[in-house]
Amino acid sequence: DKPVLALVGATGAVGTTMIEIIDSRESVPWGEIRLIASARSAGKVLTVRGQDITVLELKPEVFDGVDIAMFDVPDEVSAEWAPIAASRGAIAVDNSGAFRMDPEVPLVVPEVNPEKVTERPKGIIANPNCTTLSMMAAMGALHREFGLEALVVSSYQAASGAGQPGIDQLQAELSAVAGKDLGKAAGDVAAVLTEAGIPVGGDSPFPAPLVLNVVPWAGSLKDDGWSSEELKVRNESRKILGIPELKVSATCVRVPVVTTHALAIHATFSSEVSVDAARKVLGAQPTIVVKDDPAAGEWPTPADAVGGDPTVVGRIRQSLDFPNTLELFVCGDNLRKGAALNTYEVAETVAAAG
Ligand code: 11C
Repeated sequence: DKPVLALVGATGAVGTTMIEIIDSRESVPWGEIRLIASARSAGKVLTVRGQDITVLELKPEVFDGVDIAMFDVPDEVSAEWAPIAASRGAIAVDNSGAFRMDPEVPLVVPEVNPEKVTERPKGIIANPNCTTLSMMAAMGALHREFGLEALVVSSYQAASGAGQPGIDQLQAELSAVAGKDLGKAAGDVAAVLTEAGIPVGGDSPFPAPLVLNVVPWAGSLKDDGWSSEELKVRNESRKILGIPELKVSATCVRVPVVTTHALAIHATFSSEVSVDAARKVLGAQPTIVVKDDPAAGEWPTPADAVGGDPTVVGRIRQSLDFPNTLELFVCGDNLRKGAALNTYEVAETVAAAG
């Protein structure tokens, strides 16, 4: 019998992208696809691969008969419900932060550590944070060849990292400044937004205006001024790459882009790596597109990666003052490879492993 797949959080920003991904697959290994969401969205009818499917309310019994349940819901919902799905016999593939650092839960990126999908004593497999994930295919490939020792990363994160509310907020902010005298609006965006009745800080998904701005913050405040997002990049990179002592320092920044996270990466290896050697390794990785010809004006931008599966990598340079270090710029669609696509690829990997 073909395995039964469930999607929990079917109506959110990542859930919607997940359905697009399932629709775009040439073939799928699933016997049945079940859509699950909160009581608010239950009863909606969504079309998946040409079939109308009624969204079921999240309850323990909806997991009966499910083989693999993909979760695209907030941390607290996953924390409660992934173990319930597992207790009903499903393997939960969870995109939240609830289980990523649990030593009994593998954190999987199929290009890097697919073998880990079978080591799942709790019946739960975790999907990384979208910022970490956006660079893992590239870093995994380079690490395998050259031995990664340190990562210094600055992110340029899209509004949709904060889900549909993030997209809605940026849209509202853009509408409020559109047609305004930018000389004035750019000087006091907060005042323009407040005048238009758009929340700034407080009720906004972002702690400051995002339109016409750059906000050096994502996630919640942790010790010593670090954000949760920055600590996730450090901890998750170490776990996925299997380098517990990897030196990592991240600064996470939100930019007024709808979808696709970009990262400027300073990656140090155990010995000198030439740009040509790096290009060759990255070019051989099927899920990476190297776009790197500055003389021709070619480098990765979020617009190149959005809506697509591959990570786009460019601006590859050997550091002038840091031996053994490469500089790179990486763009990955945060809703696809950063979330839904990787979760789906993990589910496919589990199905293929039996
Ligand atoms: C953002 N990366 O862009 C975050 C969203 O750990 O799954 C995803 C948070 C997470 O805001």
